[in-house]
Order: sequence, then C-alpha cells, then structure tokens
Amino acid sequence: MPTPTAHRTLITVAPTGAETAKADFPQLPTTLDEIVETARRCERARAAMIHVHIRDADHRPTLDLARLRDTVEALRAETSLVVQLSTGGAVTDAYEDRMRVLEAGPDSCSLTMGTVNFGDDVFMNPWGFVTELYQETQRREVVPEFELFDLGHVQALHRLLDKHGAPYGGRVHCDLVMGVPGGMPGTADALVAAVNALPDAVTSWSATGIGRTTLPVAFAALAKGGHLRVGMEDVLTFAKGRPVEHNAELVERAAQLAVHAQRPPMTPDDVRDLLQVRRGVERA
Ligand code: KMH
Ligand code: ZN
Repeated sequence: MPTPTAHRTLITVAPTGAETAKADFPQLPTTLDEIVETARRCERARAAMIHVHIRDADHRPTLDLARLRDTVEALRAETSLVVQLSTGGAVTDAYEDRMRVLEAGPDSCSLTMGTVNFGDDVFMNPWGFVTELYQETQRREVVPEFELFDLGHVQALHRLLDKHGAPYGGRVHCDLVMGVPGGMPGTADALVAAVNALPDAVTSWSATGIGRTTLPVAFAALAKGGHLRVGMEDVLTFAKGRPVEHNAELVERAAQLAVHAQRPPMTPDDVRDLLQVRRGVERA
C-alpha cells in the first residue's frame, strides 16, 4: 500500500545559492546546462522541489528576468520538479529586482520574513518589502515558502498572516534556515523552539542547516515531523574534509534519512498537492 502523503517527506534541493564563487568551487552548478543536469539527477535521487538562484555568463549572481524565464522553462521541460525561484537573491540585490522575480512565473518563491545579519553582511527584508512581496505573490498566484532565519521571523509570520490573510492556494509552508552566522543556531533545541512557535495556520515546514549543522538539523526536522532542504547553497562538505561533488549526493543522503524515518520522499505531484501550486503550468 502506498505511504499516505502525511507520512512522506518533501526533499527540496537548493543547488547553487548566491554566496559561493564558481572559481572557489567549480562543481557548483551555475550555467543553465549545469542547473538542468543537476535538477535531473536530483529528481532521480528523489528531490521534488528545486530552489533556484541563477548566475550570469561570468558565474556571478543575477536576477536577470530573461535568464530567470529561460531557467523556469528549461526546468519545466526537462524535469517535473516544482520550481521555486529565490526572491532573496544576493545581499546586494535591489528590492525592485527581487520583486520582479515573480514575473518569471515560478510555481513557488522564497519569501524571507525579516532582516538578518548574514555573516559579515546584512540580508535586508524590511516589513514594507515583505508585505508588498507577499501581496504580489497573492496577485500572481505564486505559492510562497516563508524563509525563517530567526525566531523573530516566526513572529513576523504570525503578523503577516493576521494582517494579509492566507497565501495563494491556502496552504502555509515555511522553511527554517538554521545556522547562518547572525540567525538562529542549527540545533535541535532551536528547531523545536521555532516549530513550537509557528502559527496554527502552518500546514507544512522544512528545515535546512548551514554548513556543519546540516545533519543535526535534518535529524531534528525528521524527528519533529518536518521536511528537508539540502544542497550546495547551504553546505559544501559531505563529511569532514570531503567536498560535495554533486548536489545529488546530498539529496540521496536526505532520501535515505527519510526512508529510515519511515517517511519516504514525496513525488513532485505529491508536493503540488501539498502546496496547492497553480495547475496548468507544469510540464505538459
Ligand atoms: N542569498 C541569501 C542572501 C532566499 O533564497 O530567499 C538569501 C537567500 C534566501 O538565499
Ligand atoms: Zn536561496
């Protein structure tokens, strides 16, 4: 008998991010071909959603709209993954460019619930920007994934939902991003505190731990009933002294953990149901 969706795990792959330089880590997928190849291998390894940051011809982070549209189109043509575009971009990106990401027509987008120190930088998400971006997701029928880097962001999510109502599709999905220098630590205790403080309206949540917190956060998330995000955006070493060679390795490991937890990976269609993404735009 198939495992009911409630007892399955969403695995999101975040293969690229905006922080790592290709020159420092050549296996980071940055070109369109590399991102599509990564997506295909990660889908085979049982990822169901992809969180996408793109790069320009010099491998630098960009929010160029034509490139974003090409990326969404190519991922839809070559995979059945749920396509989530980052509206966080890089810490240097302008608010207008981050807002315009929605024009590329993704299934889902990230939406960070507040400003956070980000290593030596600051990832800016003032309330006015958060609410404007949220209302734009509602207008454009894009399902947001609320990125929570800190306990204060959880509180901001209560405020957002109270003031502006449910997201498009009616489901509320969050991702705890833990272990960023400046945000909440990547520990089981912090995860439990954050999950216990989530609004009742939250219907699903995942977690990711940056760097060496990747495994403790994954174990804690599975133990607490959450989903998993993995990928080179968040971690570059598979084990101490052993760089990640391909994002699929991280997805395979996450899938094994999910199976051991008796909550095997969801398919992309399971995730379309879970998040209630807009229909009719996925792969023909
Ligand atoms: N690159 C970070 C500044 C997101 O994708 O929405 C923001 C980030 C979050 O990665
Ligand atoms: Zn991101």
